[in-house]
Amino acid sequence: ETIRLAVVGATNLIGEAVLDLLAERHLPIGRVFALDVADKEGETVSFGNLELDVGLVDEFDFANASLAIFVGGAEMTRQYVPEARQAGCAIIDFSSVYRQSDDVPLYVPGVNDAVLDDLGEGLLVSVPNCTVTPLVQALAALRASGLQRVTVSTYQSVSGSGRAALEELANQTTALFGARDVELEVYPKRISFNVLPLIGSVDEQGVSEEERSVEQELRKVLVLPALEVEATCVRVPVFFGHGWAVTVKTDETITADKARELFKAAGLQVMDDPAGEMPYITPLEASGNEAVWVSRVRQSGRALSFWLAADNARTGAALPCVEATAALMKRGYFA
Ligand code: 2RA
Repeated sequence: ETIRLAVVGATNLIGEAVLDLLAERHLPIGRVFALDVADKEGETVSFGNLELDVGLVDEFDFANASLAIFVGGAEMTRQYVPEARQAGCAIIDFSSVYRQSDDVPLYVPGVNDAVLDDLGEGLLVSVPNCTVTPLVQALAALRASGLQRVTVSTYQSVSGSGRAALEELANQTTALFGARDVELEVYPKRISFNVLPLIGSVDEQGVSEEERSVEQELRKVLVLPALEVEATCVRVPVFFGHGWAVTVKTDETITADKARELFKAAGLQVMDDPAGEMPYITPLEASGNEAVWVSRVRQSGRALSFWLAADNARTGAALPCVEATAALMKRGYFA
């Protein structure tokens, strides 16, 4: 039984990565609708060796699709998910809109797969922020030792802000050598050869939107409402690939060797050989593949520190959407 699947926000970096991964997985998909907003009409996107014409989400009848993957951002989700559900279409949503809704599962592959069971008709599954999924996959590998407190600094590439941010970094970088002024359109300050210690808006405690997202989504996915989380989210002049510097305090001691074993057993890639050929992973090396990489594992008492790197678009965002699609199909929701 094949399904008819819509990708909404198909022309952005995550939409393209979703289409790539769907094509690579050879899932039983009978028809793919690539949808986006009006100014993208007439564009084409690749789906394996096919070129799909981008259709207008505004004119699409969601009754024609059994499943829609929304990766077009909060505004597009708010505007079209209700009507898509009304039309009987199942939804996988990668936006902030439903992540904290009590009745909506927040799915991370390999961490809480059971949240996809018994969802019934008109299912809606939310996928966490790309800064959360790789982090929670690493933390879940350690949870048997009791997770008490997570302190994390993130080093987030500009692709997390979309295509315009990639262009802004490139223009500013070349301008530096050409000594010409460039507009600050995406970020309030120069991002080339600089870091910006604030992502998103700030609340009355001075905590950023991105930091709140890490805190709240870790707790929801791990079902640890009392987990202490301190996050500092920083934008860095990297095109693709987020980095995380993590320290987790656990109830029981975990040695660095034990942690590396647990990470490997959970399917993460460990590159942690400081004296060797491949001493650690960088976001550049992590980009373009689907692994969550771990380096710099150190223990200090009951605190374990490590470095993570993963492709934010492919691994942090697109992969969980595609894994959710495969998992829902396997559960027979579209039979
Ligand atoms: C970012 N995680 O990196 C956020 C949204 N993609 O900007």
